[in-house]
Amino acid sequence: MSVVSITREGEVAVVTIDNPPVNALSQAVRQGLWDAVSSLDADPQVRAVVLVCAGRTFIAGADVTEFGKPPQAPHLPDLVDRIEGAQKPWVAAIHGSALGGGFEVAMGCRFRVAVEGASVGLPEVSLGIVPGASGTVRTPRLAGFEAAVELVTSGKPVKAAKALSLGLVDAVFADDLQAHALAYARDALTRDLPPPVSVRPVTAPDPGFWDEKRKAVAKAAKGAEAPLRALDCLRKAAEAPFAEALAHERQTFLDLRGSDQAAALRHVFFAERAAPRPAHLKGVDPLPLRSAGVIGGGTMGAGIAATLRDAGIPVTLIERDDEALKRGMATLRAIFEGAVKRGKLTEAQAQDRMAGVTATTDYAALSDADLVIEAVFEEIGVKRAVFDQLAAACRPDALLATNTSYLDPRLIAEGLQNPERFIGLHFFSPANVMRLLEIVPVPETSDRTLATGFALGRMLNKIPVQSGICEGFIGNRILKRYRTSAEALVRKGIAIADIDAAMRDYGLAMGPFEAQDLGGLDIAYLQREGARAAGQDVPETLGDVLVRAGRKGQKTGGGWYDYAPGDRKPQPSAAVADLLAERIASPAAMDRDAIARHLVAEMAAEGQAILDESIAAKASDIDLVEIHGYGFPRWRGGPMWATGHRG
Ligand code: 3H9
Repeated sequence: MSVVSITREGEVAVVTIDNPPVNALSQAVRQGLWDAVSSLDADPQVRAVVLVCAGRTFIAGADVTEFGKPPQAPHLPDLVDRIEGAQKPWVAAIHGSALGGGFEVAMGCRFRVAVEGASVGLPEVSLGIVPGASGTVRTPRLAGFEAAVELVTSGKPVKAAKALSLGLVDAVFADDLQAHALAYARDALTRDLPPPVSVRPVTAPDPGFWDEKRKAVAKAAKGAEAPLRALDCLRKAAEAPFAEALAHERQTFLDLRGSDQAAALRHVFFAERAAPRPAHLKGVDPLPLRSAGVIGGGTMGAGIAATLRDAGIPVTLIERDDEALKRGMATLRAIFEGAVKRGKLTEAQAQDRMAGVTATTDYAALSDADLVIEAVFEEIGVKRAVFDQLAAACRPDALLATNTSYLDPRLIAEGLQNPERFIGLHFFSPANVMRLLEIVPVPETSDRTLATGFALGRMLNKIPVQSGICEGFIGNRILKRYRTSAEALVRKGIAIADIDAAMRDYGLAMGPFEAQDLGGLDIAYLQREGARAAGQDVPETLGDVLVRAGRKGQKTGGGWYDYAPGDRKPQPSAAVADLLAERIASPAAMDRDAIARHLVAEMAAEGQAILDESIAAKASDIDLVEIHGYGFPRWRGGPMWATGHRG
């Protein structure tokens, strides 16, 4: 079967692209569309053309798998021009997503119609490139520069209704897209056609507009190159004729396609798509997940309950007494109310989220739950007692999960009946926002349980990564190495503020010390103290010295830095210098770039040890952990990719 086929509905031809999974514009699709224009132009019976896609979506863009190879004709910009120049008007009928090159093809058509629920967008910047087939030049001709800048530099798609209001599509239908598109095409033939998009005028904004946008885009890009280059292309589209702006865009696209940032972002793109479906679980059916319990309504438990509700799963929240339960429900409500304030949820949706939560202190309410996630205090005795109660209350096949971040899940599972249904599910705070989910099987965990953990990750729109058992699993183990290495630099006399600045320059939102001040130094301190009490040899850290002096971070008015009351701006601290004076060498200088390279190399070295011990299956999993759990800059590809550990 050809990937592009033509059928006839009277005087309207229907061109169908069928190139699973997402109708990407492979060479065969481009050629098929090219030939379709020729044959339909030559067919006197045909007066208009409707372009549709089979399967789950309209064209999702250029074929990303072709990006590493030399471009092959017909090239996409030529194809878009050819569709626009066709003698019969083309109508793009969009369902699912019209993204990147897919939306560019749609803009080459004389009309764009969409079904409700569809979205359109130009996500190229998230792959480290700019639109390469007129996206930056045609979009402002349809929607103006304000909307075009937002669409192109953020890479975020917009839903059909918004696209209609912006002028990106001409009509939106509730259902039966193809029939409506055919009717739309027939009706269009009775009227004067609008001009092709490329010849529509643009209204150039004044230069102040570009200065303002440049500042905003640079801030949001945090070191990524493509959004700023995309902005330059848009400016060119405002100030130069169509052909000149198009040539500039094409050149920028080709330059960036071969860049390190684009290669890193492609690596992340494919790693993210591979992670939720690990090869070793192929063919293993997950168990159904229709209802869940969460034990513990603290920050973590409430966040987990929220993410489950966001996925439509009914939740039973259990706490040890009514007071704690009340607090837990209040935390949960605050999460949804915050989402309403930020415009992420409507009031009605927030109410529906809360209506799906049963709050109780009675474990018997879990008798029919498919899954229960424990998120109580990190104390082995407390956790074991929870699992004893769960074993008595739940169905013998209910999945039982612990959200522990530091304890050994094997010890938590000890003595549990049917341990094959036990698993570690390590969420990251805030659990309803952070996408990383570490999945930690114990030796008894069955493949079915493991597959269900991954299925849960997919339902919750998380990035699930399997981790073996070691202290801190993948993420917190690397975090520990990173912090230890950063402290080692401080001991050598490198200024704390220089280390933080180096990591910010590298692309992290915060450096290691300011991040500790924000989160609190005491959590890791208590863990170290616990290990020391258990007889482990844990050397004193500089953080220990600060905590013992009462400096636990922002919440105590100071940690690695001082903070003026009510101000979160870190100020270098004379008190810290005094406290640590004996332990640190005289001031030394190190280039910021060298600091960042050193610390990332340390993270990668720990990652390599994690691979050697088979704690992680592949380097790309470690990159995903760092990007989605710890804010490592996506455009660097993760610490493994950035240091040449590929695979
Ligand atoms: C571009 O268009 C440049 C142009 O401006 C200029 C060119 C000259 N290519 O995400 P899913 C695969 S740049 C190849 O799980 P969903 C994906 O790897 C492109 N393959 O599905 C996976 O494979 P597998 C701009 C692709 O339903 C499978 O499809 N476009 C591509 O959750 C399913 O993917 C984008 O950046 C591709 N373009 O979401 C859009 N896209 O099954 C990227 C996907 O073997 N795509 N695959 O693991 C998406 O955002 C989502 O795939 C989409 C569907 C929303 C469409």
